[in-house]
Amino acid sequence: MDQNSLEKNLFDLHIPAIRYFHITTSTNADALQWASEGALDGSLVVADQQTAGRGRLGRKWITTAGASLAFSLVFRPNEEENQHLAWFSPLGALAVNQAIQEFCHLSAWVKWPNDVLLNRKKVCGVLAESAWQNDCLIALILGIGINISTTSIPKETELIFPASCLEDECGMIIDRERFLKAVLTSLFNLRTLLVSNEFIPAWENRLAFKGENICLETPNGETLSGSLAGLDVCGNLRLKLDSGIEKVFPIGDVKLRPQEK
Ligand code: BT5
Repeated sequence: MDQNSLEKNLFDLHIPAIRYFHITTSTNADALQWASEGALDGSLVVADQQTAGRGRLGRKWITTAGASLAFSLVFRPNEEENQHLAWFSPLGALAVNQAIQEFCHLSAWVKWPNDVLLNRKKVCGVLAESAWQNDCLIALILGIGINISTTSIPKETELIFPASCLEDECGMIIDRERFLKAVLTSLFNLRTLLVSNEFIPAWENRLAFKGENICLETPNGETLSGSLAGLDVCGNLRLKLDSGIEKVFPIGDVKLRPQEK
């Protein structure tokens, strides 16, 4: 993977500009910087290795040279998309799901709100970050990290949820650039759903653990258990508590895991 091969292979996606780094701190940091310098909607940053890849709320994302995919897109959401900024990260997860289906003929699932699971293990994480000037959104950065081959899987001590990689789960060798192209193609196509009433059903259709008993840990440390009922019209998670009452959780730092059987 390099600047030339990316430009050649992604040519027909009409991406306005691509920046490839052999090694960088974080493609999201690069994309945020580029957005402040005027990067156009759809501009793409790709790195072979990240030394400070980030997850949500200060967590780390590990990217291994030659084994992972790490990339970020600069989006300039239009007025309608501005109403659904929280949906960009599940949009990224759905695009990865589609690419997995196409490449490996396996069904992946979205662990609400935005992790991609294959066989109940995390193979991809998505991080959306926005840049504001006063009350005005300048750009939304959508960062996606995918574990492709075995060495991309972090040590267990680094993980809060079991992880795997596409090659181990799919039992085939995956070309990173071809897979990147499949994800980007799905992403650009699915983006039109953001402003339609088809987005929530499409997301809910791929929701992991639906109907199963799960545990949710809220930011203030409270743990709740119940059955995952689905999504509401805003994409919030509906949890049916053991008491029978339904509680709704906005997209935020809620940790979700299936209940031990
Ligand atoms: C995420 O956060 O899963 C979002 C990850 C987004 C990474 C991309 S890579 C390109 C772009 N540039 C960046 O700097 N970031 C984005 P979260 O849900 O908070 O999960 C983070 C947690 O996942 C960590 O605390 C670890 O437990 C676990 N983790 C870290 N690296 C992992 C990996 N390679 N595979 C599976 N799990 C991992």
